Amino acid sequence: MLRAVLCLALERALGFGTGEISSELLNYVSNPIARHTACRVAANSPTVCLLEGSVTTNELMDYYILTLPEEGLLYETSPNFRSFGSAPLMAPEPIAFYQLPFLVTDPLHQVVYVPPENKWPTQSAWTSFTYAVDAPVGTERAMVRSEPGLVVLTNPDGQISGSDFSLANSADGWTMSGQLEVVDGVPSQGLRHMSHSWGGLSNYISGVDEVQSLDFATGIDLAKWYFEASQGFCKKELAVAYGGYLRFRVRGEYGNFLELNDPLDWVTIECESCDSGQGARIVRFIDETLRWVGDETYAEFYLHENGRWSYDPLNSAAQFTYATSCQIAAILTNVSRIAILGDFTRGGEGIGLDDVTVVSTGTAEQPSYPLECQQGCICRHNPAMVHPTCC
Ligand SMILES: [Ca+2]
Ligand SMILES: [Ca+2]
Repeated sequence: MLRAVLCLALERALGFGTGEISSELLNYVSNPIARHTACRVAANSPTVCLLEGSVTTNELMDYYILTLPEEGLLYETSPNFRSFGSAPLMAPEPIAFYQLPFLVTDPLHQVVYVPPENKWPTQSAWTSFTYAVDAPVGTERAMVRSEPGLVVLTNPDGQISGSDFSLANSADGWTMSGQLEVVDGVPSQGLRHMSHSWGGLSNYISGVDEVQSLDFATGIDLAKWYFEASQGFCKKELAVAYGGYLRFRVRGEYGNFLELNDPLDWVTIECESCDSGQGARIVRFIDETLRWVGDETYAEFYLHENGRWSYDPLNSAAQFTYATSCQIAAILTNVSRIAILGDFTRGGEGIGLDDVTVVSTGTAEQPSYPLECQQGCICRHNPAMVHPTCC
């Protein structure tokens, strides 16, 4: 099992180990599918968002709004917009809670999101809502309702989660792991907030390795330290990051970057509830296509099967293999931990970190969450079941 982590709620919500989960897995609807998608929204800007269902028969589908965004308002498109593509984009009245599930009447299955008035976007998504599609399936042509699809209303740059550490004296919920708490009776400095600018870093966090627990045979750190992402990076909305990027600005403060640890697991993303509750982990190792020697870098990690993520077999006898699209997608749907390696060098080091973001692809590229992954994978513990968490 993966070790205890910061984001606890998700696997509890899924309730592994209970009778409920089996029936939930057994009854999973993999046809039709309400595809997870993202929509970029600027401040004070009503924005048209496209819902996209899929059914193997290519039949027409009915689209239903299942839940409303927690802030801001959701509307149907206006007759004006449907006919002429012109303003006002939205119908006079927002969709109300008592109308749920709400049948979308726009034949192009678009809706309009209006963000909360006079509020600036943050480093994270505004909010999200869910929808479902109904379609006739099978020889009986019985109407079947899909599982809920997620629509994430990102900030105008496509950000779903982010930390720029702009608040004074705040690490924005980030912590450090793998560091001994006490050095010669003195508490470790651990993670600090730096309220000044240094190159491209401005109001950033700094992690310092004060202890080297070296293996004297290899000279390699036995216990590496990591920056641990805050809870804001462990939420269901990260699902729509598939095809997008994890980015951060990083700079070595000191340390000998000619003497590096090995292997260098720069980014780790974990899902405790994945693989039928066994847990799953992907790691982007330093390799011949990715190096870092402590210089100021805006690092970018492609959240895609071509992003050279390694899938941890969680078995020391087995080899890492490259992660498949559905393994990556499943982990992004239930992220329980994101860690960024700080412990690059065999000796002590200080590392500055800033502007960490998870960004979805542009609206035109949506939905980028692979359809086949939302349809689910055969479960290892029971091949009669198909579910995305079994990917
Ligand atoms: Ca900053
Ligand atoms: Ca070190």
